Amino acid sequence: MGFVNCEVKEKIAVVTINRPEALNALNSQVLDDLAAAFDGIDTNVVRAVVLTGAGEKSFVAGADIGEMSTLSKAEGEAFGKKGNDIFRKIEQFPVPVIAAINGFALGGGCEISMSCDIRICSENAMFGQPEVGLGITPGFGGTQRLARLIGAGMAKQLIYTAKNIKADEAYRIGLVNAVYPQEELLAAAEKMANQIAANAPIAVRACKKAINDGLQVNIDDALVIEEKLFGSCFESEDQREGMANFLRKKDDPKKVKVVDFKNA
Ligand code: CO8
Repeated sequence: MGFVNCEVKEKIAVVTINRPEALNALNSQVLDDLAAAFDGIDTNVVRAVVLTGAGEKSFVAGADIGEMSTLSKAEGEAFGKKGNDIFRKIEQFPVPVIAAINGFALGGGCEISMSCDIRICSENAMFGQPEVGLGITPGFGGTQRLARLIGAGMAKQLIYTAKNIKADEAYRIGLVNAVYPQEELLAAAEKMANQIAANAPIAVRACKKAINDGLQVNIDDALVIEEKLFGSCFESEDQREGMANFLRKKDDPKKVKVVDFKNA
């Protein structure tokens, strides 16, 4: 598919933004291809997704500056909405999405990584919101998600100064969960995706929904969201089998087995 490849490897999918000649910058076509790639993933089969960029230099170097340079006010708003809609699709994708950030994650690149559930990066990764240096605001969710992820004070510093930060600083401020040598990054992301995929998929999805939806409301309403999703797990085969397996193990340790959760 055009600028985005999607490879399914048993229970995980690896989605690669493939426009290395422009450091994987997001133009309208890349955004459309990205939406189509996520729409095409069968979440009855795939239980976790890895999102990365082609090449060894860049994850995504931002929205396409050439395409944006001539936009009118209305077109700017429409372009912002286009990006926001696809990033929201990723954020609300039923199964977890891990960003494997293999280089520059600037502007829209930092923003797309923040719409993923988990971020890990390579040692050469570089993060930043350089928009105010270009005369615009972060327009693909950066003003909102960065503050929610790392706190308003640090988000404001990064956005107002437009200064880029390296992988170790991104790790220190909690923007990424781990840093790997470039050549180990994708394997580490796939390993984590497979660890997620080995767990009960209905429960994993419910956790994602509980965390995401709960963060948008007050704690009382958030706990009700959790209770409902917790309760819904008791209608699943996975809950019955997962708990029965634990009880069998207690009876007789030799009866231990790896549960093959079935999405049911
Ligand atoms: N858009 C378009 N093309 C890009 C972009 C980009 N964001 N980034 C890199 N490229 C292209 C370059 O033009 C160059 O193309 P060519 O070979 O045809 O000249 C190619 O990629 C390689 O780039 P460089 O030669 O510049 O590579 P360097 O290693 O010298 O530098 C950098 C790498 C530092 C990443 C540099 O390319 C750079 O500064 N890029 C721009 C980074 C940036 O400012 N990103 C933020 C963009 S704004 C944004 O993302 C806003 C999101 C919200 C939009 C809301 C819409 C309303």
